[in-house]
Amino acid sequence: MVSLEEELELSMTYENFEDVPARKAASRRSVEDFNVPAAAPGMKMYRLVVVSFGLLCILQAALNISLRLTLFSQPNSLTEERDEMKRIYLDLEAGCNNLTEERDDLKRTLENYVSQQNSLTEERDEMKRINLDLEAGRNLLTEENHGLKRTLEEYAHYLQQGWVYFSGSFYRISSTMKPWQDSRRDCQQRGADLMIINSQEEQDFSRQYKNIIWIGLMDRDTEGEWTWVDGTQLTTSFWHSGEPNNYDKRNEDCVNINHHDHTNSWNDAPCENEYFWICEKKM
Ligand SMILES: [Ca+2]
Ligand SMILES: [Ca+2]
Ligand SMILES: [Ca+2]
Repeated sequence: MVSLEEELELSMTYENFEDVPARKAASRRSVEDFNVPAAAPGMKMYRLVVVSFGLLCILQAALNISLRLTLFSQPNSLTEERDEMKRIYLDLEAGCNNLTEERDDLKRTLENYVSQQNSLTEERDEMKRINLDLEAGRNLLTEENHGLKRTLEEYAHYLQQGWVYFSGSFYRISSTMKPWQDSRRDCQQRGADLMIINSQEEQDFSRQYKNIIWIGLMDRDTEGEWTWVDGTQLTTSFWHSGEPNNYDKRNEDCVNINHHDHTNSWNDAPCENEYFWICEKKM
């Protein structure tokens, strides 16, 4: 191994054989060699800057890619969303149209139903009215039927009792003689009253009976005011000549048919006198 002294000696020897320019060059090399260790921190900084720059480039690239992806993907997404929304809108529009048509159909159906209902209600009311009319007609017919039945029964009854029918009335001549008031009571007990003569025909009818017979005319309430038993005043009279006369100053207040051979056959006579009488039942 070469020692430090030997090395120094060799160096000095070497220096002795060399020229000055060589020494100066050697001197510059030694200075440069001396500066190498002093340049190491700059390298580190240089490397740090390079690495940082590279990282920035990578980040920039990543950012660019992200932005590009975002920018290129968003329009597609928006288009798809727009298309999707368009489809949804079209579906909704179609559904809305269907609902509108269904609503209109239901409306028409309801209107038809209401119309039919009104028509049925009118028909029902009309049938109800017809039914009520028919029922009223049936009741009227029933009443008329009952009325005719009663009339027929009355006709049969009076005919069986010997009454005579003439122009809407039944008549019956008594077989005994009584005063005017008792005669009237007999007629009333038979559902009738003393005869009321309303017409020439009825007057002629009354003259067929040849006995003296009481009729339903009197002036007992007021002398000279002749009144029928139904309360009506005398209008058409058939007094015999000279009647009424209160004959022989007697109080003659009741009327009988006395002069059968004459159209005017009536005579006033005392009510207490007893004569036959004629009842009339107006049908
Ligand atoms: Ca009469
Ligand atoms: Ca009189
Ligand atoms: Ca008289």
